[in-house]
Amino acid sequence: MMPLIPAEPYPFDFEPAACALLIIDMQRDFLEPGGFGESLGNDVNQLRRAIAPTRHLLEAMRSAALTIIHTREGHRPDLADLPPAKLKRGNPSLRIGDEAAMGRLLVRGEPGHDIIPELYPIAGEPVIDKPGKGAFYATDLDAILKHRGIRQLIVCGVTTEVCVNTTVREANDRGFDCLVLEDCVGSYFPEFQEMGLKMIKAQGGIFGWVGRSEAVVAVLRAAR
Ligand code: C5J
Repeated sequence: MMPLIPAEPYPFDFEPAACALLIIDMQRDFLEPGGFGESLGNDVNQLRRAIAPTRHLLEAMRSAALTIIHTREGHRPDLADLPPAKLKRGNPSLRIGDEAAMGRLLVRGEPGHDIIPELYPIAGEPVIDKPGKGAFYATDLDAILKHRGIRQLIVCGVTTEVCVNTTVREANDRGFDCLVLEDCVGSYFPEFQEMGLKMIKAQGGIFGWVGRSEAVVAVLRAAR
């Protein structure tokens, strides 16, 4: 039997066979200079501190042969799936689809759209291309999880208050239990990092649990 994983608001009842690691949007466009995130005026270093613990966890999950799924936010090269509202929002100097240091911003197939080398997917790890903030919207993520008998998600990625929170809320409504790892998610805004996590675990875990990667790694090691 697997021990409980220490978490808030109470320990997470980990079922490895029914649990997937979901790594959200750890893309060069959000985490490296010259990408979409920086074009919006953000400091990418705020997100980069999530890389090392996520890599450590990813290696432990791979060793334990758990299901691992990656997502990428982005759009078709013809931008046919890009809502005009998303394109225009904020009136930025550079828009989605514009040419930048790592190719066209947030466009599939461009260098900036790809996952950072530190967390690059390996064969057998599905990559979900999503046009929105939530990983379930207009994707086959729900089908992939259901076909594999997954009922729990351990969630990492960026950004805490945008794509991580949106996905956790979508997952909650679809019946998944989500454990979000505070050291493996990142926000450009420290106050949003704090509040984004509080919103998940408040009210008895209204959207899920919040824990730390070392607790998950320790449980996986103890089970070997
Ligand atoms: C944003 C994301 N922040 N992956 N996307 O635009 O959170």
